[in-house]
Amino acid sequence: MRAMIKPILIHPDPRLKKLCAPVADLSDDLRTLAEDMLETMYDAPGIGLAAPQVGVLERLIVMDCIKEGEPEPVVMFNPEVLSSSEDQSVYEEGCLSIPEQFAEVTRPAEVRVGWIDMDGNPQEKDFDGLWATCVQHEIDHLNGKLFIDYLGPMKRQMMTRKSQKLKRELARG
Ligand code: K1U
Ligand code: ZN
Repeated sequence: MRAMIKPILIHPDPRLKKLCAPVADLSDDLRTLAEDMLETMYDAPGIGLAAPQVGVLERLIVMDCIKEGEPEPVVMFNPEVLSSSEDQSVYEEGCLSIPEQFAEVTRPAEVRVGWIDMDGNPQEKDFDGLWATCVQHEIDHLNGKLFIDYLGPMKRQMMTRKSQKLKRELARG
């Protein structure tokens, strides 16, 4: 069956603040959700997407940080940061749940991540550059954390108000 594009939740939404549950059994429904999330991410367009952004409170993320050439889709169930570099990197992040707004966030420049792949096999890999930023941003979503939570209260409130306004406008159509 063809993958489906899902609606992406816009901040503020209580589902974006929840701690997501680990995936216990890798069912065909979860594999289908992963395919739908990839389709939704490419359509947006974005470089990552986490299950709570489509209203599913389970530990699943998808990513593809390749800007040109062959796509490199990655699906991670129960992703975990195993270790982080002392080295930090600053990147101007965006979020599909906070459209049209960007802010600099500082995070570890390199991370080692463990996860379960689509076939149910455990994987471990080191990420750097945009992949490292993106995987940390997506894992944060699974813990109910948004990139604006790294900012000061004034900036966070301003971005939340803008997002709330946009959300109302989108709802009115
Ligand atoms: O999780 C998300 O909301 C997706 C988000 C991921 C992300 C972006 C930047 C830094 C860290 C994590 C996005 O994909 S926002 C859109 C975006 O960055 C983009 C869109 C089109 C082309 C390139 C980038
Ligand atoms: Zn995001």
